[in-house]
Amino acid sequence: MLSQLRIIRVCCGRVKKISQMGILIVSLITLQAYADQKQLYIYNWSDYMGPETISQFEQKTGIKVTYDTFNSNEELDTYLMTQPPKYDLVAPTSNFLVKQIDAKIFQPLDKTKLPAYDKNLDSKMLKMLAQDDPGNQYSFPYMWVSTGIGYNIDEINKRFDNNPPTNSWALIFEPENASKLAECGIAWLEAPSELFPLALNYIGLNPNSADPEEYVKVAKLLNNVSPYVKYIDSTSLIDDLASGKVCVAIGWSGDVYQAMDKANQLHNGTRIDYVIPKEGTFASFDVFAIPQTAKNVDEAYQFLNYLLDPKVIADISNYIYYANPNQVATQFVDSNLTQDSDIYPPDEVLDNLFTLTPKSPRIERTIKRAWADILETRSLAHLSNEIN
Ligand code: SPD
Repeated sequence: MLSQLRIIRVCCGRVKKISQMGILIVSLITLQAYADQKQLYIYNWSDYMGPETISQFEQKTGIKVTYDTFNSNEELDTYLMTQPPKYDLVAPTSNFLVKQIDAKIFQPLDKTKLPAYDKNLDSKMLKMLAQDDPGNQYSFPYMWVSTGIGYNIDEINKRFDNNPPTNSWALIFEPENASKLAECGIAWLEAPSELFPLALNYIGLNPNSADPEEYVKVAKLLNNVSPYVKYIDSTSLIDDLASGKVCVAIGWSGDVYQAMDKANQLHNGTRIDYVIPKEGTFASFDVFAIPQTAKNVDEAYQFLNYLLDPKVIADISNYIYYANPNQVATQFVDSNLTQDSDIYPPDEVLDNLFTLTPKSPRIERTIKRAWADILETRSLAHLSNEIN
């Protein structure tokens, strides 16, 4: 009996050892597989990618993508300027790119690794982009954006006896108009770098003014209307215009079109439109660039080559409603988009839109301080409304 027990103990001890070793081997294999797994870290704007673009890239290449999002250039810029970025691809707007290039955040693109860059990308767009990135050395153009007004047609008509001044920034920047819209909800983008140039342009000043006094002037204008603004946020307007929670928004072209699409899906009768007001607006390019600190540079190039594929980029445009600069892709983009001059601007529209230039540190400081005042005025006004 005793000897039988000893045999069992010997036997089970071995089984235990063998199974522990098994676990160790499996863990080592898993760790190795994880270490061998190719990775790619992407930092892009929110609501700015096709629903299957990333997973299809992963399937095609075996590269595991970590995809994070941000909501404003200010947010991305602070991130890039304050720490070594952990991403392999990031997506600033080209006017922000200028300073980031100066700060040596990005590495030049090796165009020999992007064989379709010159062939597929529209040379007119590349030329525009070259104003911010001479020789298109660092940037890979992703989407073209305009900033305009998105509005709920019926709600606005109701408040302006069917004759709303939707063709002018006055709708947003004049207190007599903003006060009429406060109750149905005005949303502003959380993007002082855009609101100040728009307001400067509205009052007939240079949107790229270098005079701090002029920024003080438009700060007053923005301050005056800020109490009527429901919120300042760049991401909620897609859902909120669609659901009717706000009736007018300073918004990016494709985001407003996404709101239209959502409203249609909700079948709630909400009719939304997008307009570039008569005073004009600016055109901007969101681009991809590779930080100096990127660890997965080959994978970043694989992703950029994937974006150069006309069908891939057309699918993204068809989903996010932004125009891409890939001329070979246009045939695959929905004709509702390509024929809409607010999304795919014909040359004469494009020629009328201005671009933003980077600001001096002094102007940036002025904007920052004035913006803080505007936010405070707005919160105080809302607080006193709540109390009364
Ligand atoms: N959903 C976010 C869309 C990205 C917009 N980029 C804005 C750049 C405007 N200058």
